[in-house]
This record gives sequence, C-alpha cells and structure tokens, in this order.
Amino acid sequence: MRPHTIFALSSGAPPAGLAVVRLSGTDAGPLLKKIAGKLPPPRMATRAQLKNFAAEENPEIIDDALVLWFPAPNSFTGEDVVEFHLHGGRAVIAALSDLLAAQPGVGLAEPGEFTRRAFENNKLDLTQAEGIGDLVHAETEAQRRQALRQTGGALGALYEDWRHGLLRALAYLEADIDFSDDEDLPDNLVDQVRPQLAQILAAIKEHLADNHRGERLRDGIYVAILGPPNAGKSSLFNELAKRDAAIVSDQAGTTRDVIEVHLDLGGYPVVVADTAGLRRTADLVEDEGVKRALQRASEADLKIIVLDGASADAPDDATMALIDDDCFVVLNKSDIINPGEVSAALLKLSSNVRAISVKTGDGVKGLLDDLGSEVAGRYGLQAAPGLTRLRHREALKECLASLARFFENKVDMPAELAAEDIRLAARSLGVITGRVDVESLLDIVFRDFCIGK
Ligand SMILES: Nc1nc2c(ncn2[C@@H]2O[C@H](COP(=O)(O)OP(=O)(O)OP(=O)(O)O)[C@@H](O)[C@H]2O)c(=O)[nH]1
Ligand SMILES: [Mg+2]
Repeated sequence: MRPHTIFALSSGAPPAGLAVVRLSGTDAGPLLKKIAGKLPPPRMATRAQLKNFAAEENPEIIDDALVLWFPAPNSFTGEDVVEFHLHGGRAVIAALSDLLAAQPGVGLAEPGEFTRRAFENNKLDLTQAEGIGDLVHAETEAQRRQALRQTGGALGALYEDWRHGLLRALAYLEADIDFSDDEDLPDNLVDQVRPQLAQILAAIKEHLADNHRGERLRDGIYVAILGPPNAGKSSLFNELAKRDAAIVSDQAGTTRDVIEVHLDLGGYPVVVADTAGLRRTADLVEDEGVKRALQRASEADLKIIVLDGASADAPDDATMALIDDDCFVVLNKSDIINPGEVSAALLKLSSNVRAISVKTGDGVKGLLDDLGSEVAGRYGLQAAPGLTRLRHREALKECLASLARFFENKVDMPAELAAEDIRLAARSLGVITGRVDVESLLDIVFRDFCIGK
C-alpha cells in the first residue's frame, strides 16, 4: 500500500543554494507543527528552526529555513502540502528526509506522484499533467511555450468542449430512447444531432492534420544531411554542431554511421543527423552506412542535400530520388566552383539549388536562417492548441472511427445504435483528459427538455 503522506526533494541535484522538499498528505500539517514548532499562516513564507523532534532528549536543529503551508484543497495536489525551503546541502536534505521517512505512513514519493495526486483530486486533467512533465523537460523556447499552454489547460479544454458537444447529442438520443412516447419531444432526434456531430467530426479531422507539429516540438524535429560522398556533409554537420563531432577527410566514404546532434535552432529543438555518402559500393560496412542513410532520409522531417561543387558529375540517382518539397539543396565548395563547369544537369535539378562554402562560410548563415524560418513556419505554435502525444492521436482516431460509424448508418437507424457510437466517441475524448464521466448526461437531458415538469 502506498503511504498516505509522501515527500520528495522537488528541486535539482545538491549541493545548491536552496533545496525544496515537498510533503503532501494527511500528516503534512501535524508533521510541520512538530518540525517547525508551529503551523504558520497558510501560503506565507515563514522562517523556522526545523527540529529533529524524534531525537529523545535535546532535539537537534536540522536547519534554519523557510516553510510554506498550503492547507487542502488550495495546494498543488489538492491535499495538505508543506514546502521546506532548506539550505541545499546534501546532509541538510538527508537529515530532514531521514526524519520524514521514519514516520509511520510517510514515504518517498514515486516519480510523478505529486502530479498524479493532483489529477486524482481533480486539480488538473491528464493533458495538464502531461504538460507539467513537458514543462519540466522543456529545453527550448518553443517547447516551453507549448508545454505552458498545455499546462494551462488549453488542450484539455478543446477536447472537453468536443466531448460536451458529443454528450449533448447523446442526451438527445437517450431521451429519444427513454421517452419515445412523450409527445413533448421533437421527432427525428437522430437527424437533428447530425449537423452538430458533423461539425465536431470536421474539427477533429482538421486538428489531426497538423503535420505532427506538437509531437515534433516535444520530441525534436528531424533534419538529415544527405548526398554523395565527399560533398562536405560532415563538414556542414560540424559547422551546425559548432564542434568536430564527425570525422572529415578527403576520402570518399568517410562517414559510415548516422551521427546525431541536438540543436536549439531559434528556439526549436532540432535533431540533425550526418549520414554516409550515397553510392554503390562493394564495401559491406559502407553499404550498411548507405542503407542507414536512406532509412534516416525516409524518417526526416527536413533534408539538407549536399552536392559536391568540385565534381562536374551530375548527382547520382539515389540522391536525385531524395529531392522533394522537404529539401534544401546546396552545392558546396563555392570557393572552388567555376559556375561554368557545373553540369547543366545539376542546374536543371531544382531552381532552389544554392551555392555555399563550408570552408569559407559563404552562404552558410543564410542556409541556417532559412532552415530556422522553415522550421518555425512548419512547427511554430498555432492559434489553436495542438496535440502533443501519440496517446492523444490514437484516442482522437478512435473517436473519429466511432463518429464515422454513426454517419455510415442509414438515416432511419434506431436511436439505440446511434447512441452507442456517440457514447464511444465521447469516451475516447474522455480518455485523453482522464474525465470519463457519464453522470453529466442526466443534467443535460433535464436542462434541455424539461421532462416531467
Ligand atoms: N574547398 C572546399 N573543400 C571543402 C568544403 N567543405 C568540405 N570540403 C572538403 O571536402 C572533403 C570532404 O568533406 P567531408 O565533410 O568529409 O565530406 P562528406 O560529404 O562527409 O564525405 P563522406 O563522409 O565520405 O560521405 C574534405 O576534404 C573537406 O575538407 C568547402 O566548402 N570547400
Ligand atoms: Mg561524412
């Protein structure tokens, strides 16, 4: 059984200037009183000498610290919560932790347990709880903004809004089933709810066709550097990484494995991959590298195709086949290119080929700026909150499937069958926010129809 009162070090790794130990549960108040000698006024930072009250005689002072008292329900978890703002030394934290852990019914919190309790006490919905996790892990500005928005409840509110729309339609259908003899009820209730359901269906479809922007913002946008051997891919990769992460040499076929760096590109999390030069080769290891490069190309959100400006050859078929709308095509080594020598095939390739030189830096900043704008354009926050997890996507797809079943059915279908599809659709949305609650149905029925007045 889980302890009724949990505690944990909620701040970062010691030693540090301060450490925050959080305590939540029924014993939080009594423990604070014993440790600090008093219960301070709620939500007021109060200085106190923390005593090891368990010591038989002469209880020792653990620390001279600040304590905060958040009586339920006005706390993060919805339970009684105490925050100890200690001096952030290991021994200080250990002394308080040992004291707390020794109390019956008190135990160390499991990962996420404070947030879980907040959810169980209806302080936040599941998307908000997820948002808090994302906010804690946010590494770039765009991630922070998205997570903060989700924490604020914008995404959950959107889903709840749709779910309530579905529940309203369901209420009409249920009324049709339960009170079909009632003359006060309008006819054709199934038909009456169709327009509203069609609207919700369209909105969910649009929400799903989002280019996975929210998920990419969470996990990182994949950019792959691809092209023929010796073109300068690893050189460009090192330039982006701002260090010698990949080996550069004048031998074709230097890079074999996929090498990644994580970058903050203008606030967006980007995972850039350097790959093996694409060519047919009898070298088994290099051939495996080429396979991995092609695999990465297929997974990439954006590609930078690097062509060798020093070679007059047209790019090979493998490289050509990768060029699509998700590409930046660059002709590297502009410092030694004689434009007259660049093959006609190459120039015909795409109107978007730009010459750069990683060696001199020519055009590299422009490439980076344009890459940054492309990423911001594709993955920047929209006016409407976006889904951020596969979990959301799967549940929304299930919801759509149930709605689609409703619309596939004949116009004169029995209300019972129609109701079942709508109930399932609403449940799928409820799963996302964690609020599957059918009681609310009754309220809607009585408000809208005034049955039995
Ligand atoms: N003149 C000139 N040489 C460059 C430029 N960029 C890269 N090189 C040289 O081109 C050669 C190949 O560079 P790499 O970065 O290893 O090329 P790569 O595309 O990663 O090659 P593989 O890993 O073999 O596929 C090296 O000798 C680089 O110094 C450039 O802008 N100008
Ligand atoms: Mg390389």
